[in-house]
Amino acid sequence: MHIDIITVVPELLDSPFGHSIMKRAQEKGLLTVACHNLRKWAINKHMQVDDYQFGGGAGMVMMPEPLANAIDELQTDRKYDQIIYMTPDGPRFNQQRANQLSMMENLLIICGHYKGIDERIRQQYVTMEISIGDYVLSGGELAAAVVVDAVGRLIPGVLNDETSALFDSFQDNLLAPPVYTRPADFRGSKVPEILTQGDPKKVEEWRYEQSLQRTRERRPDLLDE
Ligand code: 6GU
Repeated sequence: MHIDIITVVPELLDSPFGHSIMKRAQEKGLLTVACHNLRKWAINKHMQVDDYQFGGGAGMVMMPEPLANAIDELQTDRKYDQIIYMTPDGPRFNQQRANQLSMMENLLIICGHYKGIDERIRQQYVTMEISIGDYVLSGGELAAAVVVDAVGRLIPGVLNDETSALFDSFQDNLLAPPVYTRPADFRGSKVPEILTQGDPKKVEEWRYEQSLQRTRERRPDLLDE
């Protein structure tokens, strides 16, 4: 999978993909992420990419020309499956959307800043909008990093048995069960016996029960879906 990201603060995306599973995905050649500074397509020598909003009101809006020129140029190299705009007023991101995006070949992600991007770019270019939750971030970059991480780890071959996504929280609309490692007795608090007795079938049943119970207690909304 290839992911292009358009941003006015590329520095914010320097680190998130350089470690752990995202790093391995790129080393294995399963994922490439390229960040593009929108100022490269600025309309004048002041590197301007934003302007006051028509109708008045506080806050700048990202201008249509730099974005359109950036997208047009990037589109000469590849055909995008989705052009995604990161915005708090988009539909909320979830595991199902991550699964869906993990099957795509080429994604373009636009990070908004200030008051957002000119509406005409949303109408003419954007094919999918994503919010990562009901709170406002100063820009779309951290949200884009969240999406790239959630999607990237699902690309076939990125995870091995040890990190398998099959048992992740949300993969079947259930939260993950509790997990334990050594020591079996930590300051008097013991690991549930089922897990140390070595009966895989019983362990599986226990984990499923725990998942159900956790989901009922913490996220009953998931069970309604
Ligand atoms: Cl995608 N962008 C911004 N700026 N804030 C957010 C968000 C995105 N998702 C939740 N809050």
